[in-house]
Amino acid sequence: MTGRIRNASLAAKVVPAEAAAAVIRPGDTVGMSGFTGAGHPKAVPGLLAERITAAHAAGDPFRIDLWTGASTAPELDGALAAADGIGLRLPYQSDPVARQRINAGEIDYVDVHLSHVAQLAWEGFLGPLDVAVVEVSGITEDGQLIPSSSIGNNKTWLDLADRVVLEVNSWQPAGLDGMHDVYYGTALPPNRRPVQLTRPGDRIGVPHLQVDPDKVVAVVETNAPDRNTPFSEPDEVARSIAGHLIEYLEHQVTRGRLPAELLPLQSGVGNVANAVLSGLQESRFEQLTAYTEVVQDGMLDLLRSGTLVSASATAFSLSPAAIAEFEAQIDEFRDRILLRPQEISNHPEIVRRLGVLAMNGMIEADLYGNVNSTHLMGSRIQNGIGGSGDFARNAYVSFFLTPSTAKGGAISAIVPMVSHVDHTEHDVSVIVTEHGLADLRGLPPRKRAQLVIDRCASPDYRPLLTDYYERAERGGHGRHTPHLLAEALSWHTRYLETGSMLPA
Ligand code: 0RQ
Repeated sequence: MTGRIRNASLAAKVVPAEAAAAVIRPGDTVGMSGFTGAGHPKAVPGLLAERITAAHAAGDPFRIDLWTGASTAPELDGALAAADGIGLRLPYQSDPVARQRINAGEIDYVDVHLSHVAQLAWEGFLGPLDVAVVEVSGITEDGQLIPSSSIGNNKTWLDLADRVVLEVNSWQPAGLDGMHDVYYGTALPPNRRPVQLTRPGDRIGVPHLQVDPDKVVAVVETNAPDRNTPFSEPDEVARSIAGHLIEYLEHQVTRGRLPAELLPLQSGVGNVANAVLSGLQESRFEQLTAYTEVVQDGMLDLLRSGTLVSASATAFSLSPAAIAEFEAQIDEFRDRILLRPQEISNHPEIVRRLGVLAMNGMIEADLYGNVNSTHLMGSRIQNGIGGSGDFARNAYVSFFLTPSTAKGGAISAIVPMVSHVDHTEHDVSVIVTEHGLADLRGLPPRKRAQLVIDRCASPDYRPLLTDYYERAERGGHGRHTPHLLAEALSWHTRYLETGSMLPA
């Protein structure tokens, strides 16, 4: 028994990881912890992948349906996908091996809003959950679970699963204890009550997860890091996007449309999000708050400098350098960072009440403001909708950010018609590229189109977009949302046929 497992009866269930992996049977539905590379189980998935590979070699079918919080890591999604061990996957993933199998039609992928997953599971729409495999950072004397670097759907998996495997990871800082706020007040309609959270830093739950000890079939001790992707400095394009966004926020404050300390921020992860957070660091904004999914390096920097007062999220997503600094200062962060279950971190009721400023990346937008966040050329999924819909649909202002082109200019991110719709024109407030920003709020479709072309499109594509729009206005079926349907997706087919959206 290590210092991390302080409950005697659960300590008695410690087994080698191989024995824990053996708990999972072919055809099981398994709910694993993990959100943006943080807090996923480190030992069982890889050993399960080995069992699956051995079963396949012996001619025995072995696949599981896999539910998580969001994306995990190569040793979970990657290993199980490589072993052809996943039948169905939900709700969000970003692993290249799994993506390849999904797009080959070998894994069924159910791409749902992250805030919806727990209720879908509780309502029974997803079917029964056989096993939960959940990483925790410790177990208290009375058998409560100290969560790890993400919470995601762990509460739901622990409550719903027939059998529970716990991985106690001593790599996770012991000082995480006290940084979590687990809300046990959710219920299904008609018994739902308002979630009494009115400030991003409010505590409404308890610090630990509960589990029925009788369901715990195995406890495994691990000491392994999260995915911890190294931080990459924002490039010039990302810095320009961030610059437009921050200038706009400053302007909104000057006009009295936003308070000086803004409203709680939600930010995606990646290059552009990093640039926005770095830009805020250099801006004159103070006393900011965040109500978001993930605390990434840039957000930690903002907390450290005091620009950000507090952050609510469901997971960390830190680089190795940032995790070292985080650990060194964990006591100072404890009252300012709260990790919550994802149905609360992304809760539509709370996002609407707080007036969140949502800033998410996208694949493409069309002239009228419909946004595609998930699919390349209509059919190939990139990652998934993640939390972008939870936030965008309910935000005070919903920003979508992208470079104006992809693939070295061969693709325009501003197109006549998006090849897949995740966020409709009704849920998109502002589109930002390195060329500028289009505030679509209150504008009718034809004014939107002109603004998106003028402000956001790459100069290489502006004449083509203008030409399409003007011909649609003259010759389309109607002038409310002018389109030439037979031509609307021709940019995508041209790219698929010639390798560029630009005509030869
Ligand atoms: O493909 O790697 O083969 O070159 O798409 O593009 O530029 O690396 O994208 O990392 O900024 O992510 C929308 C995917 C953007 C992300 C998306 C190609 C491009 C490249 C990836 P290659 P980038 P980013 C909170 C909210 C949904 C989830 C979400 C995402 C690949 O932001 O997953 O918002 N969002 N969660 O070449 C064809 C286009 C393209 C294109 C890019 N228009 N057409 N291909 N690509 N644009 C999440 C959290 O808080 C965790």
